[in-house]
Amino acid sequence: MIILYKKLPAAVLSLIIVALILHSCTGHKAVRDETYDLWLKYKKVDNPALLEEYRQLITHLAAPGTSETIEIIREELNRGLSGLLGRDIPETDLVIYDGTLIIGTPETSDIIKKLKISAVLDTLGWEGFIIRKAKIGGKKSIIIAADREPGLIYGTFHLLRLMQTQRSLEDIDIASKPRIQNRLLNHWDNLDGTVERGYAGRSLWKWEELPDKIDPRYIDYARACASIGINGTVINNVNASPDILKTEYIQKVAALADIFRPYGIKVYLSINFSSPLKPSSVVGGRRGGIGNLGTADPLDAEVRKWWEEKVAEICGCIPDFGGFLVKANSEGMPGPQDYGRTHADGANMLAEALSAYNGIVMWRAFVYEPGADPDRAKRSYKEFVPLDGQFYPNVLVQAKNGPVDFQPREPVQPLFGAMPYTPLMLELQITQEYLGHSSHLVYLAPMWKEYLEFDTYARGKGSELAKIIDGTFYNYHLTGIAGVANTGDDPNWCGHFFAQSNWYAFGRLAWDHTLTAANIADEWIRMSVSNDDEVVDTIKSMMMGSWEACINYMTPLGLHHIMQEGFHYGPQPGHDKGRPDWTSVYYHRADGDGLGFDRSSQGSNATSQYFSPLREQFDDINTCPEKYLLWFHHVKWDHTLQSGNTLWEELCHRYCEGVGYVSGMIVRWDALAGKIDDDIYMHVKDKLQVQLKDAAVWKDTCLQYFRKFSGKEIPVCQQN
Ligand code: GCV
Repeated sequence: MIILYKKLPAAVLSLIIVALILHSCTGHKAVRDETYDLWLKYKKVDNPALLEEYRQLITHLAAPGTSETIEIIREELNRGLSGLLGRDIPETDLVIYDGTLIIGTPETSDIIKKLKISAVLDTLGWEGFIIRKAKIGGKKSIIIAADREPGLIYGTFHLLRLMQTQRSLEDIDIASKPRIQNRLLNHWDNLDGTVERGYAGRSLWKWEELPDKIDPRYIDYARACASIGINGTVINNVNASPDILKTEYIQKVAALADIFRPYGIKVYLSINFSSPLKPSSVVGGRRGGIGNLGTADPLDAEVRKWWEEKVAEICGCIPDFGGFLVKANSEGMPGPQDYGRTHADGANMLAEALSAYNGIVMWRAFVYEPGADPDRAKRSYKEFVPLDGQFYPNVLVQAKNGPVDFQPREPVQPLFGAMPYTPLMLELQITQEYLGHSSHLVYLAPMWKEYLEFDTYARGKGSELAKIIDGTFYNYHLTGIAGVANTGDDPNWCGHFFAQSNWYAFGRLAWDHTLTAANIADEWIRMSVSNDDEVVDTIKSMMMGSWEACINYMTPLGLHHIMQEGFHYGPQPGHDKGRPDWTSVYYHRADGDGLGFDRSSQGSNATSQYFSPLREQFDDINTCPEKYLLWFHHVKWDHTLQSGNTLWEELCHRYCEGVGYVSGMIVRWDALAGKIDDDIYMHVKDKLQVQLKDAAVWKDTCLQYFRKFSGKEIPVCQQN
C-alpha cells in the first residue's frame, strides 16, 4: 500500500507525489483490482446518443470556492466527467458557454445566490441539494445547489450516479434530502488490526502508522461513504478496548477525522464503560480501564468528572467529534448495572459530558442477561421499555433489527414502536456474520426493506418501522441508522464482490428508505459491472432472490441460530454445550413431537410484546406467517402448511429450494462469460461454487439431524 507522509518538507513531498504518479502509471495499475473502485468507476458512456446528450449539456464546470470540500467536489467532478464523457471539462469562472455546470451554495457562488432559491434550499437542510436546469445570462446551464457544502457533495455524487446509470438529464429537476439524520457505519475493528465478524482482511485503520502516515485508502473510504450519503463512522469495535481513549489513540483518531471531515463524515468512538478505572482494578471479573479511579459508577462525582475531562480532551483534538457508541452489560462488557445503576444512568452520564459539544450517545439495546427472562428474544424489550422517557435528549437507543441477533430472518425487534419517548436507532448488519461470511452471494437490501416496511401497529395500521426510525411517527428529534461494516483491507474492500452491493445498498437506504431493493440493485450493477440491459437483468434477478434462498438453505420457516458455535458459518444444529442461549438446541427445540420455539402465550409469551393485531396473529399457529412459524411455535411434524405439505415435507422442500437457487445462479452467471470483466466473472464464479457446496452441506446436515426427531424419510429433492 502506498503511504503519504504528513508533515514532510514540500520538496520531499513533491518527490513522493512524482513517485506516486509514476507508480500509478506503471506498477500500480498492474496490481490494482478492477473492483477497488467500487461503484465509482466512471467508465466512458457507451450509449452514443446519451454520450452526445451529456456532452452538450455539460461543457464547462463552474465550482467557485476554496474550502477543502469544494476542492474535493471539483476533483470528483473532474475525475467523473472526464471518465464518463471521455474528455476533459474545462473550469470557468463566468457563465459564457452553454452547458456550464454550476455548483455552489449561496455563500460560495454569486450565481447561485442571485437565483434567489434560498427558501427552497432552506427546506432541504444542510445536507439536501437540488439539481436542475437553469438559464444563466441566457446560457443553458445545470446547477447543483445546496444550503451548505455537505449538500453539494451529495448533489455531486447524485449527478454522477445519474450519468453512470445512463439516465437522461434533459428534464432534470431533483430536490433531495436525507430522511434520517445520523447515517453511520459501525466498524467492529480492534486495535490489533483484527476485525470482529470481518471477512475481508484486516482493519482499514493502520493504528501503528497513524497519525503521521496517512494511507490513501482512508480517502477512498471517505469518498465511497460520501457517495452513498453516509455521514458518520464509529471506527472501533463495540467490544471496545479502553485503550482507544488514551491520548496517543485520540491523536490517531483525530488524523482520521481530519481526512473524513471535508467529506461530511464525523468520527465516533465505541467506549468501554470501565475506562475510568485503574488498569489494575477488576470489577465483576473484568479487567480495568485507563484511569485512576476505583469505580466506574455513573452516579459517582469523580467518574462523571473523568468523562467530562476525557470528552473535553477528545473534542479539543476533534472539534466536530460525533459521540460515543456503547455496548454495556452485554456479552461480558461492563456497564452501569455492575454498580446497581440502569442503562439510562449510564447513557445520561456520557450524554451530559458530550452535550457541551453537540455530541450524541448511541446506547445499544443488544442485551440479554439470562436473569431478565428465560427467553432471550424477550430480554431487550424487558430491560429497555421501562426506561422509556428517562434518557437525556442527546441519547439514541440503538437496537438490532430483530430480537435475537442478525439471523437470516427474524421478526422485528418489538422495541420498535414501544418507546415513544426515546429515539430508537436501527442497527443493521452489512457484514454477513450469519449469512455465509464473504463466501455467499446474498443481497441484503430485500431483507432491510422487509424490516423497514414492517408494520408494528404501534398506533394501528401504518406504524411502519421506517417511520419510527426516521422520526416522523413519534416526532423523535434525533434519528439514526447504523450498519455494521463489511470492509477490510482486501483489494476489493469486502471479500466478495457482491458484498460491495450491500455496503452500497445500506447507504442508499439510509438516505432514502423508500427506494426499492430492485432499483438500488439496478444502480449498483450499472455503476459496478455494466449498463448492458441483459447483463443488468440477469444479475439483478440473481441478487433479488438470493436472501430468500439463503434463508431456505440455512434456516427456513423461522428456524434460527443453528450455526456453528462462535464461528457462525456452517450448520451445527446439534450444538448443545455451554451457555444455553448460545446453543442450537435452545432455539430449535426439536423433539419427537415437532420443531420450533414456542413463544406463543402457551410458551414464553414473546408474542405479547407485539402490538395487536400482530400479537394475536403471531400467537395463533394457523395465522402466524410461515416465515416466522418455527420462531413462534413448536410445530408438529405432521402439521399441514399452506402448500398442503406437512412441516417435515415443507422443511425438506425449502432446503432443496435454497440449494436449487444457488445452482440456478451458477447457470445465470455462466451466461455472462465474455460480457463482463473477466476478473469479476472468475472471482464470482469461484465463490458461487463454494456457496453451492455450503448450501448442500447445510441442507444435508440439518435434514439428517432433524430426521432423527421426525423419524421420516428425506424425499428426493424436487427443485422448481
Ligand atoms: C461485536 C453477536 C456477535 C458478536 C458481536 C455482538 C454484538 O453476538 O456474534 O461478535 O460483538 O453480536 O453485536 O455486540
